[in-house]
Amino acid sequence: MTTGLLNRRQVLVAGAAMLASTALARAHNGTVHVTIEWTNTDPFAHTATVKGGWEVTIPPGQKATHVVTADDTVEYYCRFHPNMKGHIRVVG
Ligand SMILES: [Cu+2]
Repeated sequence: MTTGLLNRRQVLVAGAAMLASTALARAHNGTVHVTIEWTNTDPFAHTATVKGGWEVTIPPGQKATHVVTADDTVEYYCRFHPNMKGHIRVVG
């Protein structure tokens, strides 16, 4: 999923089984911001929760986004279904 400004940076996203993940990037004042978008096609809510960090709720049938910066590496899970896990790594 390397596009545009991601030529020099790679984003690795491993979504949980029910979550399809995509990544977009844009340059802003020399900093690369990566927007991760989750699409929840299930009839119930999921979350992308980083222990001790941020949490994104993804309502049923909707999309949700979160912005990470370069060199972020996080492990996340679904608070409602802890067996659903994902990983985001931004390589600078
Ligand atoms: Cu879930």
